[in-house]
Amino acid sequence: MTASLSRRHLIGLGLAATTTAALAACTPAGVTPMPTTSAAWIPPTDPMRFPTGYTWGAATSAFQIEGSTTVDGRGPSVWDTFCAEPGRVRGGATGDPGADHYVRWESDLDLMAELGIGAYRFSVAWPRIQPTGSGAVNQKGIDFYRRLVDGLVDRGIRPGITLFHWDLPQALQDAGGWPSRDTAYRFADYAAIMFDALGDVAADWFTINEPKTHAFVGHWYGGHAPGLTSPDAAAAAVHHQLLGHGLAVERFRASSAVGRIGIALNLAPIYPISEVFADSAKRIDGRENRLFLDPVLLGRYPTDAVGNLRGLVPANRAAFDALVLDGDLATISSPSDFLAVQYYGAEGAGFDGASVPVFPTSSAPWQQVHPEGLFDLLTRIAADYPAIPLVITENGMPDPTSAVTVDDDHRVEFFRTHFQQARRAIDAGVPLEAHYVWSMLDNFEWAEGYEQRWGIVAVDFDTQERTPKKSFAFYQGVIGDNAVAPA
Ligand code: IFM
Repeated sequence: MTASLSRRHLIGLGLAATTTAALAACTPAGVTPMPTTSAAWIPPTDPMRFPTGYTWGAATSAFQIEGSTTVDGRGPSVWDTFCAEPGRVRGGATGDPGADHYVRWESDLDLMAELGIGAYRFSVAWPRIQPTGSGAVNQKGIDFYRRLVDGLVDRGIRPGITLFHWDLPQALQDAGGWPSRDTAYRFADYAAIMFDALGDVAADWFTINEPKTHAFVGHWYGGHAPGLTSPDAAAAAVHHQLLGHGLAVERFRASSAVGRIGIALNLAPIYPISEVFADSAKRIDGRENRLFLDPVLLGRYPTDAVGNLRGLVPANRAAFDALVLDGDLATISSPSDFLAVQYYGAEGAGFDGASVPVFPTSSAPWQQVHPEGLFDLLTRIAADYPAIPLVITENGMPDPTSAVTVDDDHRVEFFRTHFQQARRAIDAGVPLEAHYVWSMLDNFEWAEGYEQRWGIVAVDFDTQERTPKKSFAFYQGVIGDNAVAPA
């Protein structure tokens, strides 16, 4: 623990000892977080009960758990290509075996039933449905997701179906990928295929998962597939993913699908490390949050998210504006049924648009853990945007070790403190309806390969044995009581 991030401060943040110990090794030195309005919040001594009908869920994604990347007609995705390039993914890992869920899906659903979740969010692998991203449908791909959805319904679990969680068919990447406008139309066609195939089921549909991470990390920083390093490509990927979202919402409304639809955005509160950096924080907020929230919920792009100033997406603003054709923003802001929020932590803002670490990090160095940030984020969305139901579709942290372990007290405290902040937000009037933990299973964590374990169920990737962790039992208790008890 560093001097500046004192234990007292962390207790004030609602982080218990186990979590702080797990985080201490990674905490940056020499920064003093600016107190937030909510930093002094003390949890009540009684359990915090959730409203009747509140949905507890767990989430995964196709490429991270399915494995079986070459069976039943699945085509290659950008992630298969990326994994095959030396040095891209830790340990040279690939999507195989994943958690072998394509084979073990039925026993995995049994584990979900045992856990007691009301909803399970998974993603459809587009390359299983259209191996080259357009044209003929691969029926075996449809059949797999039909079995999955029926298996969930049989167990009383509502399906949450994500249409795009980063595994773009490689053929579409070869044709330009998300920087090309055409991909948005191909996405809408694929979405319509899925609405026809599974639209009879009462489900929540999520169009695009974290367009920010896919655009920035995949097209600007080069750390994810497709591995580009062009801010202009990233900015174009932002617009075309959002356009794809809007087109898919329109196709959903035109279909006979029952259920609801929305987009899943990863968002983060930005705290200036001193009041003099308020402008810096606003810039970073533009890049991290408003670039996605404003077009979807307000039908316009912020003017301060893309451009030359440090802290913005450093892309050519005029070129970005030229991508936005008449009618695009009306499409992107077609009314959704909910906004899905994915919350992992907060960010600090320093001098001149610089992102600085201010909260303790987990073993994922980008993750600054700050439970109160969830309250700040949810109340801010409710205050700044038109009323819309909110669902938290990802929230979690990795184990501090890459070994198989079930002793994840740090994760128990992470969930406890974040559930408390979610309940607190409901008390403050936020229309929050659901909380999904990330992740149901240990899985393939993108460029980290199998090194970071995010599951509430441990997976031994050699034997594929599943073992519920302590956090599984904790979550089972929360779900059973519909309440989170103090530590
Ligand atoms: O594993 C990822 C997931 O695919 C998207 N959201 C963040 C998670 C943890 O990094």
